[in-house]
Amino acid sequence: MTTDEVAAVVATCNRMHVSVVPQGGNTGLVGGGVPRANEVVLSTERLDVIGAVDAIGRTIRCGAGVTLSRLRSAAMEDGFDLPLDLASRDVATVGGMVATNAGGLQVFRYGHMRSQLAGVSAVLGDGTVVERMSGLRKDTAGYDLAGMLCGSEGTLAVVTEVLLKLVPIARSRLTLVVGLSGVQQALELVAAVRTLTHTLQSAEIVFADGVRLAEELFGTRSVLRRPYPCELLLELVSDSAHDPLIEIAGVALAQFGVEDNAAVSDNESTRAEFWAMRERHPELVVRLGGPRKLDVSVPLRAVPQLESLVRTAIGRVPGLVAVLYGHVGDGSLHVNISVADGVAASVEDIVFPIVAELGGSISAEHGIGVDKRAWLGLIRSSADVQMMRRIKQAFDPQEIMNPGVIFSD
Ligand code: 2HG
Ligand code: ZN
Repeated sequence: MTTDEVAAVVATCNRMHVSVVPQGGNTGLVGGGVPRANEVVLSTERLDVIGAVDAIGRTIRCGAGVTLSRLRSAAMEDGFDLPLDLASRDVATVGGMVATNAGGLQVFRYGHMRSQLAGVSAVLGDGTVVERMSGLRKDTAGYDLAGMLCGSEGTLAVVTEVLLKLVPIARSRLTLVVGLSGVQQALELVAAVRTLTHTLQSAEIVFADGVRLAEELFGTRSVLRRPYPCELLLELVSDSAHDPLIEIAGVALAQFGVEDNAAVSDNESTRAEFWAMRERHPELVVRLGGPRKLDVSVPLRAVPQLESLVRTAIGRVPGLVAVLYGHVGDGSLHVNISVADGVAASVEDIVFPIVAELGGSISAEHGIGVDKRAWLGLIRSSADVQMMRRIKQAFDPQEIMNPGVIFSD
């Protein structure tokens, strides 16, 4: 399948006023890739060609339908890796990850997908093909097309090919889990490690209630010897085999007097066990039943307040169980809530006003999709939403691209 074939399909749909729902790996969590009313679903699955690694420019080009895992394996054959990783790596496609400006587990060090995008090829709503594939590091000639399409959730164009930045493959890695008194201490430890090294790549948090549930529901055991209010997972990664990662971690832990609360892995065989507790967390509310998944961010200093306000507000409503976890180093927490049968509470109406009040976002990384569009006005002014609607008009004059996503009808 080629970009031109996608263009022919979209142009035909445009002519016939038939809407198009682009679909990648279908791992989205906000309904952005789900058809709702007689749309054509345009799967990018067959846009699956991977180009050669450009070792000098440090980029790789590929079709939108390539999965993250496949692309990473291809890059690794030439000694490189993608600076982006997430748990759905085997199914999520890079086109979908561009469309949603995917985040994941390494945003702390490298940023979201938007920061990794060196070029894009896409089909606009009227079938026009646009391409910016030069991969120039410096290019300020006009609007940033790739940046605009990134995070547009299929409402402006179908992404057909991408050019992504690469980083050297990891030569040493240290994964630590540290038991701490709470979010405040976790943020302080992250800040301390960050001043000691640029190798800190992930800073992920789970809390005692989630750890207990993971043990009960899945038999997933903490790598720590005893329970703590929260567990912070830190991963330091270097492209040199000689970086003194263990010494750096030791200095930071000693500063906080928490060296006895930590478990350390420096090899691939125990690393999976260290990540398991964090990686099983998204499944907890699914197992509990009635899962609702919110994904919010606030300024770093406000994360402790976010945690306590959300817990208190959810705790007041009988039948709701909240499981919080996530990318604490980015100020982004996943607020997963199990809603018991028959409970009519709107979890968005409980959580989102708290987030807005703290100056945060109702979507840190999963997008607005259909599920959160009703609350967009909490964090975007009407002038802002109007501007976005005018951009949509310019890219997609007939409004056939993913209607009902981001904006309320
Ligand atoms: C993660 O960080 C993903 O694990 C999924 O963003 C979060 O399922 C979720 O709520
Ligand atoms: Zn996440």
